[in-house]
Amino acid sequence: MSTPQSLPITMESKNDTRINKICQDHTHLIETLPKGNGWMVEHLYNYNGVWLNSYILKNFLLLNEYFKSQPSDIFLASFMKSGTTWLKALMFSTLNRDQYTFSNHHLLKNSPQSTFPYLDSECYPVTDFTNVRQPRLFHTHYPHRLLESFTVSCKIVYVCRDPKDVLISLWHFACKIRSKDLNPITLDEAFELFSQGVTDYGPFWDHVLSYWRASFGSPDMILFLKYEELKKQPVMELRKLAAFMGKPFTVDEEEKGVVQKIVDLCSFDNLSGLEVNKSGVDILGKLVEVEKKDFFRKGEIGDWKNYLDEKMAECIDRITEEKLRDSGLILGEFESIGTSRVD
Ligand code: PAP
Repeated sequence: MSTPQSLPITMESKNDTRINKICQDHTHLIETLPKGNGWMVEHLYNYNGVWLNSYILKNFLLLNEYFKSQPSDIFLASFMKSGTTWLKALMFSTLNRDQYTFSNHHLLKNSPQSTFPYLDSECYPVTDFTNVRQPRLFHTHYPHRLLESFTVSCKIVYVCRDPKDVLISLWHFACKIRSKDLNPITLDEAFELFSQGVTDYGPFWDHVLSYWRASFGSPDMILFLKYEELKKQPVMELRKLAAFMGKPFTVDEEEKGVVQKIVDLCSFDNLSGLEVNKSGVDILGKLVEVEKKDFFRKGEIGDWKNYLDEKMAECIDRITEEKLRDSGLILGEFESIGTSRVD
């Protein structure tokens, strides 16, 4: 496994002096930014209030120069460890349900990660997405303010999760892919960094609020989902997702049980048990190799209870309370189903 700290310049881009010049300027810019401790690599950099590793930041700056969004593009946006793998499977299989039978489905032989690109690490402008099937699907972890700086009028599906479960999931993941040149990251260190907002794409709370607030202004353009609600009522949430993406389930499909079949195909138990997700690696963009099994750990609500003591949990809850006060957004288990939005 490797976690490159700098942007790999490919043969194509080596020949492009303009890109090289831009990359050099970006390197100089990054050197001037405030630094914090990283989870997977040594340092994170604070760019306009968002903590990013240098590779993801450089890629963002390149996306701003080169990426051309199309109105039909659909973005899956999320903070890390909030349900991306699951949503990738659900979005891909829902949009392409005319293409595959359930007994010979693409997802039985291909990992959810491979179904559509993780844009943040695609190393623009080397990757070309012009011939991708419409609508183009992209996954990003950038907060809304950064995403909207290089996209225009695209639909966004956002998924969020209880921050305590995000913290534990992220810590486990970081332990797996953290650069071997660095000391392991302890749970206490991870907790401190998370509470201070110093995580890739953090602070967590600003991230969630950025999409939550944007979804108020454009509810037709941003679908705001919660991991916990997906777990508790997957069929209902999937119907919402399909309609939002412009492909609602028909009466005939409902009668044939297609919604439940997609839910079952994409369930944690099914996907994590497939050979294709148990061995081998996924290369996220051009950034890092991750063992496929590391995208599937427990897939549960409330696993934080096995790791955080009372004081730690209270601290995260207090920050969540303070940050989300007056927003109408409630995160975590204590929310009752059907009250996502307090208008
Ligand atoms: P990413 O940020 O690296 O893309 P992401 O897929 O968002 O990761 O989150 C991984 C979490 O989703 C893991 O949670 P855990 O560590 O608490 O177990 C993973 O197990 C969980 N997950 C993966 N696939 C599914 C699924 N089909 N259903 C429910 N949870 C899932």
